[in-house]
Amino acid sequence: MITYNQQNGAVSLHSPTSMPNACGFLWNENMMIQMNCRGYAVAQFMQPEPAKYAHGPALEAKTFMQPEHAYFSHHPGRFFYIKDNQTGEIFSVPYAPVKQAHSKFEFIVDKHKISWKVEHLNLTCHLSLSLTAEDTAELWQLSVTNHADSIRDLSIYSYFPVGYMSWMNQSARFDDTLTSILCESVTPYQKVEQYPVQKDFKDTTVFISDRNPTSYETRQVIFEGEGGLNNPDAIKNEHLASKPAHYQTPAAIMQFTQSLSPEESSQFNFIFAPVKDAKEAKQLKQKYLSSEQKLNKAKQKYQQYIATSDNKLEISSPNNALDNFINHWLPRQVFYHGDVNRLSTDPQTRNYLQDAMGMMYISPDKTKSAFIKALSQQHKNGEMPDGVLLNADSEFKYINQIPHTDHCVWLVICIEAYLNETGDYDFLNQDIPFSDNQYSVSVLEHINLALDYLWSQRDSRGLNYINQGDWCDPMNMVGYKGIGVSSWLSLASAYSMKLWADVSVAVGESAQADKWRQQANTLNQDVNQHCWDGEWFARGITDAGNCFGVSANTEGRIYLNPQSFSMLSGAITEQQWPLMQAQIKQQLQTPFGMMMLAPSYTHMHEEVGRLTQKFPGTGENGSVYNHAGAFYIFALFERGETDTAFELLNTMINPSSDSDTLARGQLPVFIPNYYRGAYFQYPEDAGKSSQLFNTGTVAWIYRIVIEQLIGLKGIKDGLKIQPQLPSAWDKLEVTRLFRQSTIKLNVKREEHISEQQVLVDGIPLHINQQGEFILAIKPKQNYCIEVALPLAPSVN
Ligand code: CEZ
Repeated sequence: MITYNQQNGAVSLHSPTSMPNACGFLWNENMMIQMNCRGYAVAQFMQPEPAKYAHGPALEAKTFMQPEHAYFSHHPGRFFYIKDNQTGEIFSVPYAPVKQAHSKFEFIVDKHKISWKVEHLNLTCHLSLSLTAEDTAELWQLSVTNHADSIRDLSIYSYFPVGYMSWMNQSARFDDTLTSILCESVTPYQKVEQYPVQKDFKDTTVFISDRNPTSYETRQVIFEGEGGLNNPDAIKNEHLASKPAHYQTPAAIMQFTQSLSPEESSQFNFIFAPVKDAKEAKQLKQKYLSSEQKLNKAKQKYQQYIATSDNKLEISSPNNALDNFINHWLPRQVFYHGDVNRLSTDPQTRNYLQDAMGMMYISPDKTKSAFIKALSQQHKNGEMPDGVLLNADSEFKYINQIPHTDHCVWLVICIEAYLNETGDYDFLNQDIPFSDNQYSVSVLEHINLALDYLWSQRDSRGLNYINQGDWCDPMNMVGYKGIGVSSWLSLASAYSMKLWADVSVAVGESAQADKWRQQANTLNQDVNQHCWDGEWFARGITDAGNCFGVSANTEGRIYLNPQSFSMLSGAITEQQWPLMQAQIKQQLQTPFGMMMLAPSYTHMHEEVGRLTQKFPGTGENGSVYNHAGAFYIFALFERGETDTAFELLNTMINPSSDSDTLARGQLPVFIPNYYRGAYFQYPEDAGKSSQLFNTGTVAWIYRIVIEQLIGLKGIKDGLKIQPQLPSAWDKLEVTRLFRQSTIKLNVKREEHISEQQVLVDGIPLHINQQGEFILAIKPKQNYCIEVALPLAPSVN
């Protein structure tokens, strides 16, 4: 069903119906397109706020990207109809709208290109989509080859619906000097102050061809007629009507008649893009379609851009599918997040910081500038804003208008990770201003203030207030009256303080370090006193004073996040741990990973909020929410629970069977934000992917792979070597770029040893006083590290 190209990582799907929503995505700094195997597309570009250039047939509300997005027959997409003029037979590529079963179908998702190879009626059609590195434009190429032993007389039609562009003004026309269809509109507005901004919008969607069509159509309704999209009226005629659209819903339809001798091919090139006007369309045509050389160069340049995240890490383990994902797709998704901030101009602060954290393995300078930007928007009292404004004109939208209390925590966690990865402790001395005060203080001081702020935001029990949410956005009614508290946030504060205590020691601030440790211990004790429920930690205490996420609850009885962070903060004791671990496994574990809470809520709980109104098993209401799963995996590795941690890591990435793949319905080219949960309540739907590739998960999973599984973790003075191999693995080979040096790691299990042993370039590396193997690293060197591990316990 799914095959891999081991060399370049490409993943192929061989049916358009087994996983109808399977998709890939491409992006550059201005745009993003999610393309599914059947030809449906969701695309947006920045002007500077996210906008669309192909719409549904009815007026659409503006919204952010949705999970489990549904595709309907008139959904935006990119299609071609192929007609045999002699027999009148038609089919379409990729698959919709005709939905004719092809003789052969392959949907190939490459890192820099999405393509299809379709064979039908003795024809082979290769269709491919690439983007450019710097423009908002889709580059499409179709080639058709005749395998019959007679000459074929074909009609090839583009069908790129543009949809309902605007109720104020929309039209479409063919421009023969440009061999283009221009679909023009005015983005609707009412306020006079919108005019000066909107007048420069790219309100024209253009479809440019590199050759002159035989005929064209621009009116969607005339094209479709009574036949419907699977057998449109217009293509029953010899030619299309070649008429403009005057306020009808536009579509870019061109007919190319083509005769092909046996084994002859013909190639067509197109651009689909939003532009300001015909002049800009002309520039695009000139830039990309005026010669094959220019087009190929542009595609190469795009490939190079996507390859930014290649070759930073290469692993070869006994698990090939895992290797393929880690070597190719995981860094690509990390890069996407770190480079374009989910195509938003006001990323949520926690997302911005965690996405930047992932980027430290690919482009640490970008990570640093993101931290600088975030710190410069901190308030002088230490509080972090809910979102980071990326441009002067950006404003807080959607969820960023809701007060959340956790952002300071991410500042500490992500900057601590960055210091370790880069060794860039000088960063702590850099002076940065605040949003509400022009005087600058050092990064170290900014973080001390963030921690002081967290410490100040506690109730009389010593627990952190939650207000309208913490990491969990829709938990909006736990503490909106200003009373409710979050156990998770209290534990996350304690964890950040512990991390920062170590940094404080490293920079000689031992008094500060003592303060953070004491405060962390106090937080841990207070959470234990008020939120330990006997076998696990509660999620918090509501405005009304009720502990929730406890055994007395029939819904939302146990939440994963407080358990994970109690492991990281040290709140969990050795006596509590076995009790808690057993409950996590029993109540939250599924074949698709860990549910974020269970049982999922089935109705509104006004003391918890909007979260409980989400459909059971979706989003935060008990799905296998991978971001939360990643925290748990990270915490398990930290505790040395390697086999459980690895099993969950592998489950998140790798379906265990074909039926598991079908249940997820997703290609292994990204980690989705969730798989459906509510496993015990709705077992039939469990596992289904949200298909949403925006997620804080990936930064953590990459970090887990690098620092824990492989065990090549940066620390202030070099590299800590501590691979944590699952028992089932007896070897591992890794190449990692680290601080401009190339590290080759070779791990083997050996008989007759009881402790890890390390050779560096053939010379034994000795364990330090803390019992760690630390290698000092000089830039631009090659290191060859051999690690011998004892046999796994089960083998011993
Ligand atoms: O959004 C994410 C947020 O981007 O939810 C996470 C949170 O930590 C991330 O910062 C957990 O709550 O209902 C909502 O408003 C939710 O906030 C969702 O939109 C959620 C989605 O998973 C989008 O990725």
